[in-house]
Amino acid sequence: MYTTELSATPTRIAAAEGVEDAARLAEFDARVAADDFIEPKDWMPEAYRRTLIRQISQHAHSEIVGMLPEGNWITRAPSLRRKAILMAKVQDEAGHGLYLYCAAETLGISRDEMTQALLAGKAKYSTIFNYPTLTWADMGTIGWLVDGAAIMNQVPLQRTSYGPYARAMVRVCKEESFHQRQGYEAVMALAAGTPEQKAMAQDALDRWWWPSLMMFGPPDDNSPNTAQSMRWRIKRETNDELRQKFVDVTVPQAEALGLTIPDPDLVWNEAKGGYDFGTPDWDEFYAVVRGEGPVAMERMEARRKAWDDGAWVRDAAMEHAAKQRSQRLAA
Ligand code: FAQ
Repeated sequence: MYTTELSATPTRIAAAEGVEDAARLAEFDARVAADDFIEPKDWMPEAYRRTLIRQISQHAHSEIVGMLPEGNWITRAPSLRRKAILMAKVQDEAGHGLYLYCAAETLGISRDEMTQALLAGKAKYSTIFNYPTLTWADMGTIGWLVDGAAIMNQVPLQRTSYGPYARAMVRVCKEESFHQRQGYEAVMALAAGTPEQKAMAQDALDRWWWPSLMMFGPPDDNSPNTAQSMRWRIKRETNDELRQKFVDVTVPQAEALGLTIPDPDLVWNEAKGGYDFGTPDWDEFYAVVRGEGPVAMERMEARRKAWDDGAWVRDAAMEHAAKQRSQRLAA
C-alpha cells in the first residue's frame, strides 16, 4: 500500500511499493495461469505492458503495410469479380490495423507515437511485406500462404492473455480465413488453367514459400522473446510449433493443386506425424528484419507519404475538436 505517513522516508516508501508489487505480481501470475484475461485497468508488470505494445504495434503496422503489395494489383485484377474481392480484402486489412492500434492504445501509447516509431525505423513490421508482387498469381498466393500463415499464428492469439488483443483477434481471424480461401480459389483457377497460368502459379509458390515460413519468426532456440511471452501467455504456441503446423496443412493443399513445394528436403515423417522440411535462409530473414528487404525502401516511403499527405486531415480534426470544446465552454 502507498503510505502518506509524514515520517515515511523515500526508502520506506520504496520498500512498501516493493512489497505491494510482489503481491500484485503474484496475483497477476495467478490470473495468467488461470487463463483469466488481463484488462487495461488491471495492474500488470511493466515488461508485460512493453512486450504487448511491441507485438501489437508491430502486428498493426504489418496489417497496414500489408495493404501495399496487394493494393498494387487492384487496378490490374483480371475481372470485375476479382477486383471487387481484392478491394474488399485490402479494406479488411486496414480494419485489422485499426483494431490493433486501438488495442495497443489501451496500454497507454498513442497511435501517433506508434506511427512515429515505425517511420523512425524503431518499430518493425512483418518481413513478408518486403517482397514485390510481380504477377497476378502473387495475389492468390498471398491469400493462400500469407493469410494462411497469419491465421495459423492468430488463431492461438484469440486466447492471448491480454483481453483487448484477444478480442481483436476473433474478428480478424474470421476475415483472414475468408482471405485464405479466396486466395486458394484464385490459385486453383490458375493451376487448372493453361500451361502458362499453371507456370505462373508455380513461380509464385516458388517465390513466396520460404518468406511465408519466415513469418513465424526465428527458430525457438534463437527467439529472444518466446520463453517469456509463453510464460505470460501472450504467445500460446512457439514459432517452431506454428511453422510446423503450417507446413503440415499446406503441403496437401499444394498437392491438390498439382503444384510443387520448392523444398527438396520436404518429406513425411511417420514417427512424428508431420513433415520434415528444409531450413529457411535465416541470413536473408535477418537482413529483411534489418530493413534490407527487396522493396523495403518503397514500403517505408509509401508509409511516410501517407503520413505526410494526411497531416492536413489530422490538423483539421484537431482544429474542429478545439472549436467544439470552446463552444461547449462558452455555452
Ligand atoms: N518480421 O523473439 P522473436 C498478416 C522480430 S499479419 C519482422 O521470435 P516475438 C496479415 C521480432 O519482432 C503478419 N520481424 O519475437 C496480412 C523480434 O524483434 P524485436 C504479422 C520479426 O515477438 C496478410 C525479433 O525478430 N503478424 O500477415 C519477424 O516473440 C496478408 C526476435 O523474434 C503478427 O505480427 C517477422 N516475421 O515473435 C496482411 C502476429 N519475426 O521486436 C496483409 C503477431 C520475428 O524484439 C496481407 N506477432 N521478428 O526487436 C507475433 O506472433 C510475434 O511477434 C512473432 C515474433 C511470431 C511475429
